Amino acid sequence: VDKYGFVEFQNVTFRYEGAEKPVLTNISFQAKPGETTAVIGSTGAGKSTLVKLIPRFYDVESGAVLIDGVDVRTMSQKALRNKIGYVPQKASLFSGTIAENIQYGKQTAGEDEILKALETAQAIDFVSEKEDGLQSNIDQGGANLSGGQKQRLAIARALVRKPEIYIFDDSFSALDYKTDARLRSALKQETGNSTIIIVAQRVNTVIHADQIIVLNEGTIAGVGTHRELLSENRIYQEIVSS
Ligand code: DGT
Repeated sequence: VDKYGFVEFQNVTFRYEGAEKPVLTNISFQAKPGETTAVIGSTGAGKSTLVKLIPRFYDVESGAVLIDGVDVRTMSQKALRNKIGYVPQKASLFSGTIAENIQYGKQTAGEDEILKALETAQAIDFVSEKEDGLQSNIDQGGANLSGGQKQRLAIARALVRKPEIYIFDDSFSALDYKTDARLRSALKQETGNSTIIIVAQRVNTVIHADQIIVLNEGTIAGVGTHRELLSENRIYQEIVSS
């Protein structure tokens, strides 16, 4: 493996502590640099759990998660943090300015970098509409922002770090279709050869992914492009028609 940010799951099984049965069983796939890998599946399928194994929020029960051929269990938290831009389901914004909230991703980020990240994240419009722009205050938890605005700031926070691997855990769910599409297209342009992994509930968000992983009750029910899955994968067809 000579690429950077190449993610590989090898036969991964994972169980939450004390749980009776695993939430993920025998998961194997590869997510390649320069490509977008989407994970779709019904609620509770294990999508969030799956992506949380990459930054090692949890360790696998058996099998392995590798980055560029290296088992994540042998990597330091610092190395993992540098490589991975993880955007959680719920953005954790804190009381402070918008600039400070973005700089939480990278302390040394200057104004140009912050503006660029906000532009890619489709957040520039609502930020510049505010009287104090980047210096506008956010309430604790982003209480004075809409769900979609919070998501976009959380995405910008990951973008300023320019990580090798981006993980978006349902990060587009609160965006309208048009903003969702614009954001994914900007991401594709600005993230270069990074590996992008997107967890999504709706088909619209995954339709252009290079590969879609269909997760069903903790196992992989299919891998392919939208067209491939649409023509042959029953579970994907159900998701599309639901
Ligand atoms: P979502 O977010 O509703 O679309 O669902 P997924 O597909 O992201 O599912 P996930 O990974 O959040 O949850 C999979 C299963 O694992 C589900 O039965 C709930 C359970 N689970 C999730 N987080 C925890 C946890 O922290 N502890 C325990 N014991 N179980 C958890």
